[in-house]
Amino acid sequence: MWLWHNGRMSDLDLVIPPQLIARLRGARHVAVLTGAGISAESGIATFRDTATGLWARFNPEEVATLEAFRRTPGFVWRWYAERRQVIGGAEPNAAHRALVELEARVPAFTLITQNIDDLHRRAGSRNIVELHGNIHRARCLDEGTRVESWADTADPPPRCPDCGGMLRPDVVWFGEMLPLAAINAAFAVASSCDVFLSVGTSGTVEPAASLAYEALRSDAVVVEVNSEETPLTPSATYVLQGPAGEVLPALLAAGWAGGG
Ligand code: BV8
Repeated sequence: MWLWHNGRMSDLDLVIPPQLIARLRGARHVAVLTGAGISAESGIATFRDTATGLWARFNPEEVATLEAFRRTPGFVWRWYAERRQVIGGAEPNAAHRALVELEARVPAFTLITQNIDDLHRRAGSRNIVELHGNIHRARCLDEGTRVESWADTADPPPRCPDCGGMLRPDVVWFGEMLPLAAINAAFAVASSCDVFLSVGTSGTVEPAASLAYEALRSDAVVVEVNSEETPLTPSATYVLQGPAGEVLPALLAAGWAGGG
C-alpha cells in the first residue's frame, strides 16, 4: 500500500500520517462515497477494468439506458439477471466491514454509494444513500410500482403485478435523473462533512463524481482510497493507494488501535 500526501509517496506500512488519523478521530461527520472498486475484492467485476469490466463486453449505451430497454427489454433484463446472480453469490469483503466499524466509531456517518449490489447493507452499514438504485428491486415501467420479488418468466422481463406492464430494474440508467432525495442528501452531506472518503471509484460518472469536489470546496479533508490514480488523485488531501480491502482496515487499525 502506498500513501500519497502532497505529492510525496511513502510505504503505508510505515506510517499513516498522524494528522490524518487525528482528523478522522476528531471528525464530527464522516462521509464516504463508494464505487465498483469496493466490491472488486468480493469478486464483482468493475465497470472499467479492461480485462473483466462490464464495459469491456458491453458499451453502457447498449445496455444501461432506457432506450436500450425499450428496444431490447429481454436482453437488458437478462444482463441484469446475470449480474444479480453474480452478486447473489458474492459476500461483503473487509472493506465493506471496515466501513461498518467506522460508522460505529464516529458521531455522524453517511455512506453514499454508486453501487447497486446491496453489499453495504448486507455488511451491516446503516446510513446508506443509494445514488443509482438497487439491483434487487424492480419497478413497473408504466406506473412505477416497486417490487422486491417477482416470478421469473421464460420470456423476460416479468410483468407488474398491478397493471401487467413490463418490470425494469430499479436502477438509474444513463440519461436518467438520480432520485432527487438521494442526490440532494449526497450534496448536502458532501458540503457539511469534515472528512470525505472516496473509495473504489474512477470518478467518471456524473453527478456522483462532483461530490468529492463539493467536499473540497467545503474545506473537508478528502481521502482517496483506490488501487490506481484517478482524476481526483491530484486534488485529494490524502491518497491511500492500494486495495480497499487492505487500506480501510489499516486506516481503522491506525485510528482506533486497541479498540480505543
Ligand atoms: C444524468 C447504475 C442527467 C446502473 C450507473 C451523454 C449522454 C447521456 C448522459 C451523459 C452524457 N455525457 C455525460 C452524461 C452524464 C452521465 C455520465 O456521467 N456519463 C459518463 C459515462 C460520462 N450521467 C448520467 O447519465 C446520470 N444521469 O446525468 O442525468 C439528466 C438531467 C436532466 C434530465 C434527465 C437526465 C446517471 C448516471 C448513472 C448511471 N448508472 N449505475 C448499473 O449499474 O447498471 S453508473 C455506473 O457506472 C456505476 O453506478 C458508477 O457510477 C459508474 C462506474 O463507476 P465506478 O463505480 O467508479 O466504477 P469503475 O469501474 O469506473 O471504477 C472502479 C474504480 O475502482 C477504479 O478507479 C479502480 O481503480 C478502482 N478499484 C478497482 N479495484 C479496487 C479499486 N479500488 C480499491 N480497491 C480495489 N480492490
